Order: sequence, then C-alpha cells, then structure tokens
Amino acid sequence: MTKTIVSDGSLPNIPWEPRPAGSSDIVWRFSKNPVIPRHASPTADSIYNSAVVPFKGGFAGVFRCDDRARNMTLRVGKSRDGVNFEISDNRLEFHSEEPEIGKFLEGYDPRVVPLDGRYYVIWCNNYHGYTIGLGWTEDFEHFNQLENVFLPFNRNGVLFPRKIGGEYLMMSRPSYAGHTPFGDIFISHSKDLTYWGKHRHVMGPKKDGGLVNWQMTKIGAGPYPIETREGWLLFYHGVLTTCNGFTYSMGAALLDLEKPWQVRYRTRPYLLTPETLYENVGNTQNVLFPCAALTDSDSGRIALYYGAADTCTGMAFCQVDELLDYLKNNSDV
Ligand code: BMA
Repeated sequence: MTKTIVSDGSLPNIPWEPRPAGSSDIVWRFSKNPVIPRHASPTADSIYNSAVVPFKGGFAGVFRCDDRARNMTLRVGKSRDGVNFEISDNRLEFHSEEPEIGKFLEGYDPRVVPLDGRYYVIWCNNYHGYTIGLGWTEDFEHFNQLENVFLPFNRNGVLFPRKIGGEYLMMSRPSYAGHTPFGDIFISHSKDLTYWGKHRHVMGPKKDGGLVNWQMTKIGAGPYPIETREGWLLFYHGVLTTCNGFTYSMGAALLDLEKPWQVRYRTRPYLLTPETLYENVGNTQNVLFPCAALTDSDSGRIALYYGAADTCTGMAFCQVDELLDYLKNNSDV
C-alpha cells in the first residue's frame, strides 16, 4: 500500500502512546504531559513553543527558554527518546560574518526544518522590532545566522522542508508591534534564502459571517508542513478573543502540493484547545501553541510538541489517515 506520509521517512522510535480507551479524539494528549516542565533547565523560568527533530538516532531541538530575568532565549536540547530532554543552561549563540546580523538580541518560538542536509532554524527575531530570523546548523553545536527574512513586523516563520518549483518557500504572519489582534498566513518564495518575494495569501482568520469561533482573531503556521500524498498537512494555531484575552487552539489544513497557498481543507472544529490545568494556567493562560511534529511514514504516526500556557511543553499524538479523513469531513475552507 502507498504510504500516506511522503516526507522524512521511517522513524521507528517516534514517541508514541495509543489513544486512551474511551476517547474518540482525533488528536490526544500524552499521559506524561507536560513532558518538559518549566524548570527543566535550572536557570529557566519557562520552556515552551519549541522545535524537535530526529538527530543521530535520538532527538535534538531548539527550545524557547525564557530565563529568570524573563529574557527570551533560544537553547539547544537533546533527548534519546523524544520525551525526556536535557536542555542547555546557556543561550544559543549564532555566528554571522555580517556584523549587522550578528547583533542577536532575543528570539522566540523557534522552528527547526531539515532541508538540503542542514537543520534550518527559523525564529521570531528582534531586529528593530520582531521579524523572522533564519539560521542553520549541522550538529546542534555551531549555529550560523543568515539575513533576516522579512522587515519587522512579522511572526511565525515556517520554512517548507523541500523546494517547490526550484524555490524555497516560507510561511509567515505579517503583524505589528504589540500582541497582534489580527493575522493571516502568507507564503513567500526565494531562490537563495536571502531575497524573498512572490508573496501569496494562504488563509486568514475565519470570519464565519461574524459568528464567534476558535480561529476568528488570527492564525499562524505551527510545525513545518508534513508532505502527504494528498497535500501538505499543516498544523496551525488559531486565536479567539474572549473577556480574558486570547485563547490559542490548534487546527489543521491540507494545502495543495504544488501551489500550497491553495487550501483544500481546513478544520472547522479545533483539534486541541486549552483544557488541562497546565494549558489553562501559567504565564499566559489558555495557550496551546504547536511548533514541531515528528512523523513515521511506516506507521502513519504523528507526534506533536506544543507550548502550554507559555510555561511548559506538552505532546500529543494522531494517525495521519484518521486526521485526513477527519479534515475532509469537517472542513470549511
Ligand atoms: C504570541 C507569541 C507566542 C505566545 C502567544 C501567547 O504572540 O508571543 O510566543 O505563546 O503570543 O502568549
């Protein structure tokens, strides 16, 4: 039988736990959540919205660690099993030949994308305002920083894991200086990872004729998209404005393989919403913010990492075929 997941191949040691008995949820939480507690590094105030990839038979990643001055740092983490992580106590430093770029001030919400034999790191970088920073590593020891991708203000930069039509593709969410109360996902193209253009609109918040819904305020791409034989599977966060501020939930969309700005399906209901104590209570209440997914093409298993309440990191699981069926039957593009 043809495998549904095309990208990344076999990962027999993908972290996994079956759906709990009695549950019919399409995406279910790990019983050991939160897998990364806020003080997993002794100098961290919180560890969340972070990115993990398979590395040398185990797992490595770039983690958002807000320190005890509440400065936003990126740090390297390593794990044998993808569940128990050792997080560095030192902030990650990027090397750059270009002094203007090397002024790395702060960063948050990293994504890590394997591409062309490298691991590209994309994060929200402060360069006279928040924009999309880009760098790469081969060994999770030495990191090189490239030119910032866009002008401020922009957030949620997510690189596609392969070129399409000979070009790199980057998703992003143009925004403004504050806690943005709007936001659509766009795709931009580049031949060299330096100059970006050919901007295409992917999708925006769901207006639903004014009806209240979980993704009505803003949306942003989550983990790098998963290539399936039916299209790019994108997990994304959607935000609802309530009397208590923003609520961040997770949904999914299926994007066209060749023109991924064309949305084929998009979940009308959320897949996960903050409803456990560690998602409801923390530095920022009611936040569930996915930044990474592991896949195993043999079993169709997907393991997601998400930030919980801007404090700690949780995991959740799903099966790709069940998710695609659900998407098709519960879609509202
Ligand atoms: C966004 C980002 C995320 C954060 C979220 C909820 O604007 O700052 O890092 O998780 O708000 O506070």
